[in-house]
Amino acid sequence: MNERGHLTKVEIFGLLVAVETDEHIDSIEVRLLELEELANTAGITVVATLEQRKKRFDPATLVGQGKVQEIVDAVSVHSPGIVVFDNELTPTQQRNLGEALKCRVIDRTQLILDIFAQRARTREGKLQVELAQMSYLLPRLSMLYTKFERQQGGIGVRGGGGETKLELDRRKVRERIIELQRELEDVKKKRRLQRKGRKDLPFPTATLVGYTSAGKSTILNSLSDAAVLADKMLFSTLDPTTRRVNLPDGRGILLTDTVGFIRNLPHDLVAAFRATLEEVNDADMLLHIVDASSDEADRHRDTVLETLENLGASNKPIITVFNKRDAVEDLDALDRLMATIPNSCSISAKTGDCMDTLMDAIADVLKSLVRTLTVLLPYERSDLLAKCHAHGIVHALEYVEKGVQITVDLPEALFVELSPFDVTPKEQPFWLVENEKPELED
Ligand SMILES: Nc1nc2c(ncn2[C@@H]2O[C@H](COP(=O)(O)OP(=O)(O)OP(=O)(O)O)[C@@H](O)[C@H]2O)c(=O)[nH]1
Ligand SMILES: [Mg+2]
Repeated sequence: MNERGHLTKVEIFGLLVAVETDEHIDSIEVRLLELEELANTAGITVVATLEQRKKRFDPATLVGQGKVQEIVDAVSVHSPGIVVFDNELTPTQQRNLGEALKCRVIDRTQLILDIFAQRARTREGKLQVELAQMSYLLPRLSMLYTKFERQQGGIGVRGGGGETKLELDRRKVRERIIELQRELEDVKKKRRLQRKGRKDLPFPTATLVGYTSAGKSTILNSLSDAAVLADKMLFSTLDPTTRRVNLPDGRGILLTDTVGFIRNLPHDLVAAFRATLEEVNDADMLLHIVDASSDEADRHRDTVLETLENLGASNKPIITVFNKRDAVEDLDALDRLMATIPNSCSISAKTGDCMDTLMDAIADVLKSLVRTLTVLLPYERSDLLAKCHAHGIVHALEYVEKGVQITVDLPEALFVELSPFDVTPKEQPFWLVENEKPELED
């Protein structure tokens, strides 16, 4: 066992391949570097990388025939246990390449799915990963059999006459997908209830979002007693964790850590992780964590903003938090960049440097979230008065005959609870305001 309690795996050697066409925005070097990090995270030691620049993909083998031969040669030299392609492979390409290389061939999507499968701890996480794996597997089932096996009848009792083994397996996988979707619906309902429970607490909610390894979990740990796993491997976090964080002025917020994003996040995975990602949609504000020390910080930021847009969460208040300040070489350039991004700050979660700027930024957003109300609380509702003091900012307080009249800034949940006692003077409609009365025609 290693320190994380995982069974230590036998070392697997891997060979990486990336093909660049005109449509790729990221350079091939950057893609290979990230693929290597993903491979390491999955427990693969990279022994060689190969690349090709090509106008169009070969429909049969992705790379051209010459390159296939080059990979065959590299396989015979390095004897890797696996060849990983950065580009998405069609089921046909994957089968043809597997046959040519006589080696297990996977693509980046499958690698990410494998990592997620290794990481999943909770029932929810496991269900989500299995759903993504099954959706990925369905169109690829035919690759698993030889032509002869594909024509063999199935053994299942429900396999109707003439149903081939492949058809039978496809049906089984489809059935499992439906079952998983049903189970995940239950999980979603529970999650909604949990969130509703949190909404009933008079705390605003914030969710940490960001590219994988940006430092989200480190931030949650440093602001609370969360003890969430944070390490340099990608996708350390799969399951959301929520903790209360106290601001210097004594107010609290609920901060949720979530799964990290990555460019070209496999579609099946995003679809499967809907339940988890709903945390993002439900938050009052988002803290977008960026690894400011990475050369790829701009790209990572774009990827996250794009993903948020796809999730329908891009119109929430966002604080952009440039993390890993301690490892940034050009702090002046970072300052210049921050000047162009509203609600941004830079911190080091590791050293604790400048964490107060993050707290200030959160307090600023909270100000925009709170709503001001004047309420008349009967004397017997001292519980509500106490809540106003604990979770709001009281501007005026007066003891009158029927109770305590206070004017207070409140978070959304308390605002709803106190609305029945609202005595805020309403603005008069303009036609009742003297001097602005419209001239009535005779
Ligand atoms: N130098 C430096 N390293 C940091 C800082 N914050 C986090 N790290 C390191 O960055 C790595 C990733 O941190 P995590 O907190 O796991 O990142 P994450 O965003 O939660 O990552 P995933 O859960 O994998 O998406 C760890 O090795 C941290 O120690 C920082 O302020 N400075
Ligand atoms: Mg994390």
